[in-house]
Amino acid sequence: MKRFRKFVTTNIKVAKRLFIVLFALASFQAFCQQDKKPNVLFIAIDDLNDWTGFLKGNLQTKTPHMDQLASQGMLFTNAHCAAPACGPSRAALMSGIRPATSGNYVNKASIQKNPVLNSALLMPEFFQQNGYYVAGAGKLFHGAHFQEEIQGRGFDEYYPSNTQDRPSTKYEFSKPGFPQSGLKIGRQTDWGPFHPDITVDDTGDGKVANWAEEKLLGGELKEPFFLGAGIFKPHMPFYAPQEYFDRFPLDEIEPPKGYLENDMDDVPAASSKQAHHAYADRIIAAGQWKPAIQAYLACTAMVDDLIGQIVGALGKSKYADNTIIVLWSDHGFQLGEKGRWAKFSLWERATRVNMLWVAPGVTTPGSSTAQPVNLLDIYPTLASPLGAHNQSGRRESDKYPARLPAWPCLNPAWLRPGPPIAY
Ligand SMILES: [Ca+2]
Repeated sequence: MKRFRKFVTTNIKVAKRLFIVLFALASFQAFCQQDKKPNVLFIAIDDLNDWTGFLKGNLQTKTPHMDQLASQGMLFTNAHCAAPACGPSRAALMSGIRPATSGNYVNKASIQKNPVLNSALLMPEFFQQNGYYVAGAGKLFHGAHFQEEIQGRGFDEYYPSNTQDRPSTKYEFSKPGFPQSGLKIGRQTDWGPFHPDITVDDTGDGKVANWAEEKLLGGELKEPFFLGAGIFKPHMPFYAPQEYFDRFPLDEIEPPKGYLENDMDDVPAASSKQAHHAYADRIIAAGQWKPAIQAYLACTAMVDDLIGQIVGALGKSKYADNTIIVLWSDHGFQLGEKGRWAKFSLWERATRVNMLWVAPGVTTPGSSTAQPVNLLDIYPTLASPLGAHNQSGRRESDKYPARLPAWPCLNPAWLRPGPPIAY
């Protein structure tokens, strides 16, 4: 009887698992075969580390809109950038080509003068060639790459223009004056509240969110569309309206989770020297550590409101049921951990990123996986349901056949515990 019960229980488990896999595959097929191609809402956030509610990198953070979005789809809790800097991370994501192949590792490295990257079919071009209307605003590529090299390549429309990715804003640096922190470290390494008469709508990010909202609610987007909205904060300088600072009282601010003053003591001297970043020492010594953390949290909360605005507009629009949302940040950011400030390191806080997918009828609300993924996976994943592949991505996957799961949300490997997919 016991054996019979075990037999039945085991088979029910197998049947359940099989059902889940078959259901997912059927959804995927239906998704691919539907006459109406899905739209894509592609949301990029600059320098946002794992200090989001759903990644739990800092429990003081307040990101209710992104948390809500995460609960609606599939969350990747172990997602990483291809390189911990804006330029190479975004160049890799938008081309599907890893830095090890292109040689593009630093912000100053050109896309146009790089024969591998320049001959790649960039993601906006891919969608354009597949009959999509491609619109973008804000920081999707690294600024200099977009303004001097990409210049709208692959886009049918760009706000504010093909040679300017972020809307100009006289407030970003001019008010209330530099430096607010009292530290003259670098033009961008500053933090503090905006002048009281400056609202989020006055900022570049506010303008990008308003543009995306109008596009979505206007209902006149030609379908299928790829709509990219690039949010610049919480990139330095950490400026935001006072109301966001008020959400994080200074006396309640805590050092980053897991911070150890002697964290580098067990690291070989050469590595320790290389990893060291003088900004952190100066900020901490000047008593500005907590105000800087408060400001990063304030900027992140402002970004969260803007994400809520954009995603909320999609939800109210006629496109809601046929639009894939992918939200990502380009790399992480250290705020004193291991004696470092900013990015440009290979510690986890600088490489771990936010990656969320919501695909109606495909992703399961509230699902998540700790399987490792890379921002490089976004392009082939988006391309896959269209029945076509990124030329450059194909070249890469020929070389590394197991690297690119065609559709991470649905590949059976993602649905059950098991060894990580080989990279
Ligand atoms: Ca960045």
